[in-house]
Amino acid sequence: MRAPRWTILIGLTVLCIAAVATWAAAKPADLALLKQFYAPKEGTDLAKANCLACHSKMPPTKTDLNPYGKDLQKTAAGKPVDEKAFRAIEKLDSDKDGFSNLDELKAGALPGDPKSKPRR
Ligand SMILES: [Ca+2]
Repeated sequence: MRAPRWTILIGLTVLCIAAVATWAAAKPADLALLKQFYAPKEGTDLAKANCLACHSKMPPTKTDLNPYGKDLQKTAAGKPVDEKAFRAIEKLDSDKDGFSNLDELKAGALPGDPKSKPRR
C-alpha cells in the first residue's frame, strides 16, 4: 500500500524543521553569550560582530579561529563555552594589541582582531 501524500508532506516538513534547528544550534549560541555578557554599545565593532568575533574566516569552522577564539577554545577544553571560559581569558591580550580582552570587550572592540581597539 502506498503512503498517502499528506504523510509524505508531514515527513518532509519534519525533516526541514530538524535541519534548520541543527543549523541554528551550530554555534551562534557562543556569540549570543559573548554579547550577553559584555553588552556592547550599539555601533561598536563587537555589537556588529558576527562569527568573526572568534573565527578567522567565513564560513566559520572549529579550526579557523582568531587568537581570541583560540584562547577561548583552549580554556573551554572541549566543554561548551560558558561564562567561566569568557571570564578566564579576560586578562589576556589575545590579539597582542596592547589592550586586555576585558578592556576591549568593555569598549566594544574585538579582542581577536588587532585592528579593532578601544578608543583612547
Ligand atoms: Ca587585545
